[in-house]
Amino acid sequence: MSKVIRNGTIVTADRTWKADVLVQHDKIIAIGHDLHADHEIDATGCYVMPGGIDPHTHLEMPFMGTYSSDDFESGTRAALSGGTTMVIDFCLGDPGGSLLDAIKRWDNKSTRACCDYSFHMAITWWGEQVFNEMPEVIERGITSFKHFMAYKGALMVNDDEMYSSFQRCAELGGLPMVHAENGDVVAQMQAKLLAEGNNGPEGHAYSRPPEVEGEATNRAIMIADMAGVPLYVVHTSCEQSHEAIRRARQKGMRVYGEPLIQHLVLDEGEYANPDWDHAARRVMSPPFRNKQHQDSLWAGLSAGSLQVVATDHCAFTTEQKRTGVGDFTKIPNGTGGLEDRMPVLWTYGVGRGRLTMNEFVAVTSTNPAKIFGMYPKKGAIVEGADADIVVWDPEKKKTITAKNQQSAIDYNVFEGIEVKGLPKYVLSRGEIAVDNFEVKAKPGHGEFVAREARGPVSQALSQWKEVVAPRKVERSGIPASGV
Ligand code: DUC
Ligand code: ZN
Ligand code: ZN
Ligand code: ZN
Repeated sequence: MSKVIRNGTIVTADRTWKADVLVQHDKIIAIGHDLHADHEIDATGCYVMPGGIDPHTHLEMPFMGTYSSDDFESGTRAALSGGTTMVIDFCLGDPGGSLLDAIKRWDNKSTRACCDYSFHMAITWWGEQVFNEMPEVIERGITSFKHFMAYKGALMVNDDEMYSSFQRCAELGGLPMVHAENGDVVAQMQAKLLAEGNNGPEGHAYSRPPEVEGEATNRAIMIADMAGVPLYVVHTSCEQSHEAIRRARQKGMRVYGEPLIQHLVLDEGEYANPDWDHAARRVMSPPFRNKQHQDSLWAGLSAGSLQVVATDHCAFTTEQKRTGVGDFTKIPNGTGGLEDRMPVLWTYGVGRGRLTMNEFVAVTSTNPAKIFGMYPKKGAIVEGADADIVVWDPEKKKTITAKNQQSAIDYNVFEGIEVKGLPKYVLSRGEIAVDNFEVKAKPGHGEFVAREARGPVSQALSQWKEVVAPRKVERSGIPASGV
């Protein structure tokens, strides 16, 4: 079955032009004019863009005594409804456990995915077994490794473990990633706040100030430099972290930063809401910041010092959040965002002149495809690419509300926000998953995407050593030349 997307304007990360797109089965096979097919999709007045890629989700993940509530079916349906055609989820093993066993669990969980997906592997401990299993993980197409520098006593790794893992990544061409927050400092701040009677959700934000994130980002960057490996910093939320990334890039390191759509548009004022449920529903790590930090993140996206906008989609119901009544450290950390990332970023970014349309495509699709080793199969409108395509209607409006969402939870952190710009049609490997704004996603359609390992290692200028013979040192005080 072939399809042609007609009369639209194609927008990619590097250009904008008018042409039709011909899709045969699951691939784009031609771009041009006078193309014919069995089925026509009318894109008049719309932009035709590569489907969004969200490289940061936690679907049905065991965390903080419960499981995140969107599974691969509801999570990927939510993704498609908002124009995202691929997610990369974090495969999380138990500390002390086998990485390969964790992959089996994630394989089983993902069978009903509606869109394509891949996994990152979390490194939650270090030992000979992890060292020995990493090559097979990479052979399976899981080429990025996440390290939690926070969640002390649970997922956190120390510098010793992180440096060992980074060196192994350097050897194997893997890309290390970090959740950068100083978990030791967070634990002390949490204990102090609780001892002083600050047990409400606002205590969560007080216990994780920007300095906690800036310190950890700096530390991870320096450790990556010493290991000679690139680094991807997830959920960059503040200027301190962004500053460290900018500096490292200026020195020649391949360091990538990923703001979340939540941090770009929602601020710390949300935690001051007197309604406990309202504030607790927005508890995530790192927490929302103030306007200055938001401005820094927007600037980084347009200047290129930050490369990706993701969601960290980790959805918990109000009931799950309420396990933290009386102790904010027990509120499951996480918010949703999968179905709102693209429309909200378009509205606040393109709509307000902060991002060009091409930059929008870069940060939502093309950059993650390149960074994570799947370009141009994903993230591109070119012949031979997967037909993951969004037909975007820039005039269509809606008010975000939990009542109409695909996500399984009972609220939405973007409730009441009006967006302008929505996906009219979404193709997932050639199948119509959104048809004239109606979600038609098919559970089980999604396939695992094996990704390629990265090429060169990365070192800052500080690590580039001059190759010179060691100088001979004269110690006698008598000049060697005898002058
Ligand atoms: N932060 C969250 O808020 N949830 C999931 C994991 C994380 O790092
Ligand atoms: Zn056909
Ligand atoms: Zn994280
Ligand atoms: Zn996360």
